[in-house]
Amino acid sequence: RDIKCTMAPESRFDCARDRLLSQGECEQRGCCYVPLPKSAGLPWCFYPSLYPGYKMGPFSPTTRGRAANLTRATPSYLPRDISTLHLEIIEETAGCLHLTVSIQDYRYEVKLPAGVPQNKADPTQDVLYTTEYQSDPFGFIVRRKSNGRVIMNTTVAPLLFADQYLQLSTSLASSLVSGLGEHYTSLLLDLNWTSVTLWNRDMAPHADANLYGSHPFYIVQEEDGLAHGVFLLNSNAIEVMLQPTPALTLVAIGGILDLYVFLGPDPESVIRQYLQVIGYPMMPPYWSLGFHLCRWGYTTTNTTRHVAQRMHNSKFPMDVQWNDLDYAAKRRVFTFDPWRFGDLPEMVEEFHERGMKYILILDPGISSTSPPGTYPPFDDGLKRDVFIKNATGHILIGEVWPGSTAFPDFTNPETRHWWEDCITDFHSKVPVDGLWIDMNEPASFVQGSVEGCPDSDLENPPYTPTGVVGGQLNSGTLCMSAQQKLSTHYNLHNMYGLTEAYATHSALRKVRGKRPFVLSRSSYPGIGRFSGVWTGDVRSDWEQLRYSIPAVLQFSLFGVPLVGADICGFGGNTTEELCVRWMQLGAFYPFMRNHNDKPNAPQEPYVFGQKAQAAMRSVLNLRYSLLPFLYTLFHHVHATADTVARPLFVEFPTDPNSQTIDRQFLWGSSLLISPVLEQGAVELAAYLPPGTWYSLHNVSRTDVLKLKHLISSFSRVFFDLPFLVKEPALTTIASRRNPFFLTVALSAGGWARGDLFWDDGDSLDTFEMGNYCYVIFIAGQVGKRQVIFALGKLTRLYNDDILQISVFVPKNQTVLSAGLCVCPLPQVLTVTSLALPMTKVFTVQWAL
Ligand code: MIG
Repeated sequence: RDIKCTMAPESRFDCARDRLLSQGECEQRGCCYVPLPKSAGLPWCFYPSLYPGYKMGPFSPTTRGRAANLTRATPSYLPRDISTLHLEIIEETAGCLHLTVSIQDYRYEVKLPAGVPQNKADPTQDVLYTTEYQSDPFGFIVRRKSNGRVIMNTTVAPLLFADQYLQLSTSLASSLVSGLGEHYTSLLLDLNWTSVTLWNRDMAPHADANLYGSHPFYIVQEEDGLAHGVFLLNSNAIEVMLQPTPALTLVAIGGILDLYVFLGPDPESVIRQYLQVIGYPMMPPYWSLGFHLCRWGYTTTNTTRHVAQRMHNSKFPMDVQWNDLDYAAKRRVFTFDPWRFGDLPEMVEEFHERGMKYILILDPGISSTSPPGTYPPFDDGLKRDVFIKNATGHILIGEVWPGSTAFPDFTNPETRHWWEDCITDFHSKVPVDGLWIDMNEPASFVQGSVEGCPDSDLENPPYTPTGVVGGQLNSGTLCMSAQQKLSTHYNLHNMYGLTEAYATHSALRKVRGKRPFVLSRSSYPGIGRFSGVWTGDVRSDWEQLRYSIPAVLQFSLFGVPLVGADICGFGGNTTEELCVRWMQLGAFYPFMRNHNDKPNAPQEPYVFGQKAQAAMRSVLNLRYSLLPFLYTLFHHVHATADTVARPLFVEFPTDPNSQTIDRQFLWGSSLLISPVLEQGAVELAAYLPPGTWYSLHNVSRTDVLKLKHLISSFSRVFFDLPFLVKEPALTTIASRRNPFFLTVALSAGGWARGDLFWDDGDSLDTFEMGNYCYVIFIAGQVGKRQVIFALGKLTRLYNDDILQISVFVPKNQTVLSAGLCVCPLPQVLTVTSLALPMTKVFTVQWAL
């Protein structure tokens, strides 16, 4: 056969991904072998064009779309190759194309928990894509209809589909690719012959490692501000090879190819279309947006009390005190140590009386070695058959903090009931307000199980993604052959944290009757419906501070808005300067928690010098004053799948400078956060995207934002839209009682728009049941008058008045109306001593 091996080096697709091949072996596969002298990452053995593969039959209609068979005459080089495949094409909505490649018989495929409400296609809307097919060898091309741009082209390399190796390559419309987490990386992925592995793993964040979560979703910024996204709904171990063509290759070692293509056309729409498939995020309780304080090593209730007391005495706003494993008797979950934490219930009550909340850690591993009759979670779990089994049908025993442990199988409904019972029982003694689910990759200190794992194709598949830390799938976790209700652990591993988050969320919802708060370490698409996520065991150093921004922003793309890194760093000792900077950045993580590892020097705000404390206090006050704004953003995420922590490219897609920035980010569309990320820096070069921006820094004399304490090199905040702030207080309960201050930042043309979602902050489903108020503020020039007015859903309002309005004006205006004063700063007008009840629409106006 005459094969063509002349493609440009960057257009080669690796034919020896599964293992290293000699020239002879390569050519036996019918591939090209062309060594290159300086070829870092470049494949020497690659597919020729039109490499023989599947042949596509004619389309026939199905209930959801249309389908065709894919057949191959000779098997591929992979073990247990599958020669007949079933392709189905479904036009889900105008912006979402769905393609599946599976087989006729049963084969494991992902089911997201608790069903996601599916978006119905609107037939009146014109689809944004066109598709074309190459029938032999099979491949497809997806184009953007409006401009013909190729979004996916899988004819660039063969489709492979064997029992444990599925591979699909596609060209990319640009080199600006983000997503495919969870990894320690910048927001834009490196396409220079790299690969990323998606396999949930207990692993402190560092480059090239597979971390705690798996999100097989990427978003591509196209030219001219458009964007699209691709989601591979598959829970097996996945590897994605990235090359500068630009192109990528998806490899999954099980399941089916279940692909969604989102056409946007803008980045925010891409994310929304993705969340229509995996589910919109939950609405967090208001208090959970306050400051959280934790560490491993608060060894007694009195130590814990003392910490909260010192925070209070030093006037640091704080809502939630946490305990790590220290509380548990012999580190067994659902118990508390009778000596060191004997009065844990009383302590929690004390926190509650002071308007604070309390959270503790809950690991999934259930100790299996307590004498029978002494540890109900295990005894009941045995009776109710809730634990994961090994290949021979016995309970799989691994090892975690309490020693030998069994692992609940959260894909089993009975396990969720048992889990709920455990939580109910514990909550009746210790009324926790939320749960922190750690170690849920799941992590184990022994490989596979205490007895090892049987030798099988699941434990040692023909191909293990090259990046898997430890080289084996069962490294640091359970045996792949372990049995769960839905399937093998091989198939379900990446969903362990998701299924636990679902069970925990449901249990808390029932037990507390209030909005649940769950924080999970491991994650998978859809977890934002149930839980927030933190970025694991980050080190206390400047590099990790800097990379926490792309880490947080990635979770925004993944539909997990409630996210943050351990402020001041978890591993190693922090320094005062680093901790100040980290608190200043962390005040703008959607989830704000300072957390520390056991052996390290303390890093609570009060341990530092007065100047550092002042800086931390003032940024905490700033966050607390901004919470109504942050809460409103969370409402928009919950209701319409916006983002909270927003990459610049999402908000300014047509601004070329915004495409690559990941040292700054936004809250919603209007608050630009430009933190200091370097040691010793006292100045900061920040990029300002198009628009009218005001620096909170320059207006430090307004009382509203309490900026006067900020040290000179504080993270700058800019905004261009009005928002409501609250006078801060030491807890959100207290600050919610303060009146509102409306801050309006006018554009060059004298207009602005902002809004407020407000409810009691803690009840279930307030939005769904209409128990909220929603106000839109609009400022504009009408004739020769500047007008600010409010309108919206004003029923069922709480007793919240607007006391003061501050208006940032782009140029000096002559103020004529009575009752208005010009503040000492030239650009700020402040209307004070108002008592505008938000139950009424109001208007404020003055002549220009
Ligand atoms: O193996 O519970 O990421 O936040 O403090 C360590 C102790 C177990 C890991 C979590 C960390 C937590 C720690 N846990």
